[in-house]
Amino acid sequence: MSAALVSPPLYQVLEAPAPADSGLPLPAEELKLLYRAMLRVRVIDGRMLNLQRQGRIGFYGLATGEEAAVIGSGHAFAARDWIFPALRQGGVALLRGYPLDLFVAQCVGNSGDLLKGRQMPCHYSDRRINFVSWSSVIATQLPHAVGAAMAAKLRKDDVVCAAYLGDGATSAGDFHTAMNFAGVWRAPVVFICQNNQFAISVPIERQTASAGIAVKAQAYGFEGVRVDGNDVLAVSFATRDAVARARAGAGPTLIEAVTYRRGGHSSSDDPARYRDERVSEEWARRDPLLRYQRWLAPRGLWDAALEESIAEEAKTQLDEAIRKVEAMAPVERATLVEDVYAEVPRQLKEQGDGI
Ligand SMILES: Cc1ncc(C[n+]2csc(CCOP(=O)(O)OP(=O)(O)O)c2C)c(N)n1
Repeated sequence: MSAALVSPPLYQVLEAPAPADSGLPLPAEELKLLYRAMLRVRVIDGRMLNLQRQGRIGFYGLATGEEAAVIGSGHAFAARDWIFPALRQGGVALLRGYPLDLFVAQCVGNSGDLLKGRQMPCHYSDRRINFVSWSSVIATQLPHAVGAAMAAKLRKDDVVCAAYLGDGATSAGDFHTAMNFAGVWRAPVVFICQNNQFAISVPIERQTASAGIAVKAQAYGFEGVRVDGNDVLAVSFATRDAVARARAGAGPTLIEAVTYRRGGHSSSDDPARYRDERVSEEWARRDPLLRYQRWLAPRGLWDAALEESIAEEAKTQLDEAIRKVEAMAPVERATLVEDVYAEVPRQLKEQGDGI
């Protein structure tokens, strides 16, 4: 029997010893921006979950504990690049300038929602930020991302696509289709797998027999990188390298960001029923925000006052967005058939009573 492939080593930056003469690895403002964006996601997620518990939105998927994977990767793409997210990448949309009121309206699904209430919450989409709604059906966004990347390549557009997925998505046929096509055609795409170790109740050990996720890229003929997903700088640098390779015509990369889903799968799940929550407590000690604070503080880039001001600002902006969106009317019934038919069929017109 042949030996199993070995996982690439885990890439880390935050606690790795830095050369004595090294300066900041990124401009101070960018280092602070990464922190601000992560904390903003943490604050927004907490408040959105409360809205769900109060019955004001139907569902929510948190990124709590995964903010470094979301923001570190999202920050590596240019405005002209296209993002194909999964459930937990709303923070990437915000980072790209998606307004908070549209973010909230998408979750509420009323007349303020660009998608006219047709999607579940957390399915943000806005062509102005090149951000494409996922479909809820796990992994379908991956061939879409590869197709868009191939289209860009054929048109000689200087565009890279981000294809986000969870560990569970690697068991779907669409993962194979996308990875194979991307490898054969050297598509300018970066697959970013947030391996949060659970697909609802299925743990990673039951998801795959291979040594992690990154190693799978070898079989498709391109590089897989395994990165500490709670280390925002490691995620950021690994993604920047992958984006640069894709832009230079060197083809795709699969990044496995090893992290942990701290909460339930969504607002409709109780993880205590199927996993040992003492493990979750251990991961709370490896919190991506705390780890990054510990790196920023001695460099004069973080203190408690900054923390307070970012959190306060995020809360105030979100409260204002919620107030504005909740005052909006429901979607008009006629929108049910808008953009669907060139001519609304007679039976729908009759059922719609005035559509
Ligand atoms: C094709 C398909 N199968 C099953 C489901 C039900 N489902 C919704 S989310 C989910 C788990 C996804 O896990 P993962 O890809 O690891 O992402 P995570 O939610 O953990 O970020 C499943 C099985 C689905 N939506 N689509």
